[in-house]
Amino acid sequence: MRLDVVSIFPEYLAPLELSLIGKARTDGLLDLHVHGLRDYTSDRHRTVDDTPYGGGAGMVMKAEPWALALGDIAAQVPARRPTLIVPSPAGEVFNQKLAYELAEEEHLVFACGRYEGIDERVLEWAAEQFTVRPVSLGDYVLNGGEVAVLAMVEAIGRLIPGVVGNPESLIEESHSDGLLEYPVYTKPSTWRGRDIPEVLLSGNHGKIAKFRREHQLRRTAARRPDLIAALDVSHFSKTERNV
Ligand code: 6GU
Repeated sequence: MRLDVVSIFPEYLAPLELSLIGKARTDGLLDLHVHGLRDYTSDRHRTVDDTPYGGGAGMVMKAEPWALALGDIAAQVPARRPTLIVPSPAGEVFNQKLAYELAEEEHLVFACGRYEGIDERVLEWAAEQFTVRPVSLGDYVLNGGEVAVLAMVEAIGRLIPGVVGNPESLIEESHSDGLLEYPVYTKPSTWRGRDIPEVLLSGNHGKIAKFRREHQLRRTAARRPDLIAALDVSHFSKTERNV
């Protein structure tokens, strides 16, 4: 997968050289390029923002540097329509389903806005070459898209075959089946007077699976009732429906 990130703070994306994503890059699974937006300005001050038409607080990112940066990226990779992700609290909410969907793409481009956002005409213009998707991490406001891109690239990148060493760890994690993960324990079996649930020592795999499933449901109901409401319970057993 090819990934391009455009930002006025390219150093903000340095963590993408670390850990699993960094390894995926050196292994050739992710071809990731970070671009500095100011490299696409031509004035002495490398200006990327200006005051908003209509007035109001803050600054708006100018259209031309974005068009030059995105046009350059599109020309470098003349593949099929890349997806342009625009991190924004005004976007559709990012979740595991969207991560899976984006992990199927050949080429993702991330446009990190700062200030009050990017001149809206950039998104209209970009739609001629890209599939444009404004995406939000959730209902709160960050200062810019960079932190959101770190989160999204990690969530998407780990779903690409070969990036996570043991693909089985992707199957039983939170959100893979619409529920939160069950609680986990490791040695010692008694720690500071606290025992692990006895069933986990029983060796009875059927009972362990039932225990875990029940705790997934209990935890999800307690912490995320919105997820329970969204579940398709038609394939649930009668006992599961009553947990
Ligand atoms: Cl993707 N960007 C910004 N700037 N703020 C956010 C966000 C994204 N998601 C939640 N808040």
